Amino acid sequence: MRTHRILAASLIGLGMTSPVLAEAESDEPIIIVQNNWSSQLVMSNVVGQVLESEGYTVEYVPSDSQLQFTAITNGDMTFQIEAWEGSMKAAFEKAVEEGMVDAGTHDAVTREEWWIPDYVLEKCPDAATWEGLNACANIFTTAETAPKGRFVGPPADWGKNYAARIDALGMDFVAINVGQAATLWAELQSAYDRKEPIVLFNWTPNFVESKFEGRFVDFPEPEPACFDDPSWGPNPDATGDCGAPRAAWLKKAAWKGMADEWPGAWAIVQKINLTNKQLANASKMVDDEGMSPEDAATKWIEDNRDVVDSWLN
Ligand code: TMO
Repeated sequence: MRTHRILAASLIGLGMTSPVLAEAESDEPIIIVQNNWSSQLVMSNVVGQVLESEGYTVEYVPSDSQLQFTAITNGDMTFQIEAWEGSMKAAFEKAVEEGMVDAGTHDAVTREEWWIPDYVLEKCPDAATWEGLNACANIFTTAETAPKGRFVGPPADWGKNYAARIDALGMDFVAINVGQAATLWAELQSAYDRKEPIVLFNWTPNFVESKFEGRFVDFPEPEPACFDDPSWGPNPDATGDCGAPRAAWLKKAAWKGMADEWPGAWAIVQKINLTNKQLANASKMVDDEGMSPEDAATKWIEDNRDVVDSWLN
C-alpha cells in the first residue's frame, strides 16, 4: 500500500491559515528522466525544483533517449520534459501505443540535423544542401576517414543511424560519433577558431545559434514512404534516403499512473509549454556560461518567474 498525505495544492487569497484546496497525493518520489544534453538537464531540474517547492519528493534518474520510453510506459520513471521528434519519434509513438501518455506538445519548433558554419560556404558554396555538401566531401577529410569526409555525429544513444543514411544517399562521408555532446562543441569551437571545414550534428533550440554563424544542411524532407518504400527518394533502391524533419515537434511524456498518484503535479506538468527562446537560454547557461544544470535551473526559474507562476495556477 502506498502512503498518502494531505498536500496543500493551492492557497487562495492572502491571510488564509489553512489550505482551501487539498488533495490526497502519493508520498512516493516523482521520477524525472534525465538525458545527456544541456537544455534537457536544465529543464528537468526546473521541473524538479518547482515540484519540490510544491511539496513533492523528486528523484532524477538518467536514461538513454530511446529506452526511456519503455521505462516511462512501465512506471519505472514518471516524467520526461523534452522528447524530440527528429530523434525519438519512433520510440515515443511505440510507447504511446503501449500506454505511455503523450503529455502535450511544446510551442518550440525543433530541428536536429547536419550543420555547417557559414565560412564553409566560401569553399563549398552549395554545402547547405546534401548534394552540394557531398560534392565537396574531400574538404572534410581527416586521417581517420580519408578518402571520405568526416561527419561529426551525435552520441550513439540519440537514435540516429547516420551510417545508414550516408549509405542510402551514396554520400562520401563517414559518421564518427562523439561520446558526449560536449565533444561536439569542442570540435566546433576548434574548427571555427581556425576556419577549418567541419560538418557536425546540431539542433535547435540550442546555445549554438547565439554563438556561431551557421546553418543546417537540407536533406530530402522525410515522409513515411522514405522508410518503407525503396522507390521513394533520390535512391530508388534504398529506404532511409531522407533527412530529419525541418520543423519538428517537442513533446512531454508521462507515466499513465501520474495523474492518479500526484494529481497536483500532473496538473502542473500539463501546463508546461516551452518556447525556442526559453530552451536556447537554458542550454546557453550551461554550454556557454559554464553553469551546472542545477544552478542554471534555479536561475531559469528566477528569470522566468511569471512563466513558472502560470504553471502553478
Ligand atoms: C535530442 N537532441 C536535442 C540532442 O538532438
